[in-house]
Amino acid sequence: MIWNETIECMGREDMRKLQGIRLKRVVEHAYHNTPFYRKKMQEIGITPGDINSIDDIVKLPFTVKQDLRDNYPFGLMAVPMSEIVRLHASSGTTGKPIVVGYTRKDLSVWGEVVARCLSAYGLTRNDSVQVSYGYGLFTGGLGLHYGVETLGGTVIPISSGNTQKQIQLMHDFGAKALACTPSYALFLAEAIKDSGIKREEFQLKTGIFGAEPWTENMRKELEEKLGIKAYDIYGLTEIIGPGVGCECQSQNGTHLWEDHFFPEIVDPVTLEPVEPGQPGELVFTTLTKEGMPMLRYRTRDLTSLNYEVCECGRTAVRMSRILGRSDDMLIIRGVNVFPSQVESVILELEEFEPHYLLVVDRVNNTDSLQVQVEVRQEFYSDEMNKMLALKKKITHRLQSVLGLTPDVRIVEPRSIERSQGKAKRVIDNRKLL
Ligand code: ADP
Ligand code: K
Ligand code: ZN
Repeated sequence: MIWNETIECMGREDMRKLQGIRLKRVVEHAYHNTPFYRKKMQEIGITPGDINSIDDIVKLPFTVKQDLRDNYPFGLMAVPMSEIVRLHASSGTTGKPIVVGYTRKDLSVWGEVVARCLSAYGLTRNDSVQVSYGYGLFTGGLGLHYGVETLGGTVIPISSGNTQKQIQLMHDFGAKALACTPSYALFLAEAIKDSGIKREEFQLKTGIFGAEPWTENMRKELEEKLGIKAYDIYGLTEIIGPGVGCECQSQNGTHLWEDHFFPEIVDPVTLEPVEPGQPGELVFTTLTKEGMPMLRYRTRDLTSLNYEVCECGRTAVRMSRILGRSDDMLIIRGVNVFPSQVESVILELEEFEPHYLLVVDRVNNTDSLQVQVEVRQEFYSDEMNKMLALKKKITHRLQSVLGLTPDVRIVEPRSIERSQGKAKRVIDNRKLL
């Protein structure tokens, strides 16, 4: 069940030694082959000679998303383009996309880390995995694809969309696992119900969900609706794609593959490392990447790290569920709100479907937050007072969790647009003002 036991269960001291050796190597590589990194290091007066153990990582400068944009498309490649065998780009909706390049060895590392994840979920070469993440420039589809092949399982490369066919093939091919965003999984669950095919006729046992934040309550919902165990997979294009880390069968934190991707948590304001276990911004350094190494890349994802040995026997550090990206945090009348907080409340209340949309606006210089949420069919009623009572109930609950009073709009079942990839949960009209 453990794909690479030597690494995944390595003692802390040995792991730090390995990380130190690899850090030195990747810093030398970046310094000598990427003018961008050389210049940044020269500016603060350090050279690769200053990096001798993993503790020295704090001497390195940070890298941010804007650096990738400024060096678009290939400015951060640390090898000649003849060595790059694959490009991917992030779906970023604003500005230029982020482009990343992989050498053959980078792709084999990627395959290995995803295979570790699949094993951690309990999958083997006897299992088939329906990959319903989008294929193409997005890392989701192809990332999972080669991971399943590395594991030796059977990949069903259906990509996202075409929901009816997804369900038919999932049924006919007997997929054991489904890999997609949690929001698409919800959509599929609804469609399976509509299809009239009995749940027992599917072989589905395992969900491989990630690429967007999801809550513990959403896990329960998906596990119940699909009759599966739902596991987290985490990753980002800049670091490699999905498979930077994953949950194990203990479902108690996302193990990060820290022999390849060294994680730190820093205070997003001061950029100082936080006390162990405290929350902050996740920062990664790729320890083995050849094509496009990332030194202290600021993910903007907010989480915390736990170095205790896991029940599963793995020593690999675990991160807690991602609260959200700092970019996703809404500031409404001075109060910080994450969409995941709203999700958590909606899923707690049985009267509502887990589909919601936040609409933020500014009227007369005051921010407003509207929460649109679907009522479940069974609770839907034409009687005004019933709907008002429901509205009161959810408003009250949101108020106590968020610390502000949103304007809740209860909408008919199935009226909020379903997502086949990453869900869009927020419309912020203030940005247009
Ligand atoms: P984009 O930046 O265009 O969305 P990516 O696919 O690279 O492109 O997105 C990576 C981001 O997606 C991560 O930084 C994180 O914010 C989010 N993400 C990925 N996996 C998870 C997960 N399992 N839980 C929460 N957020 C996730
Ligand atoms: K992703
Ligand atoms: Zn574990």
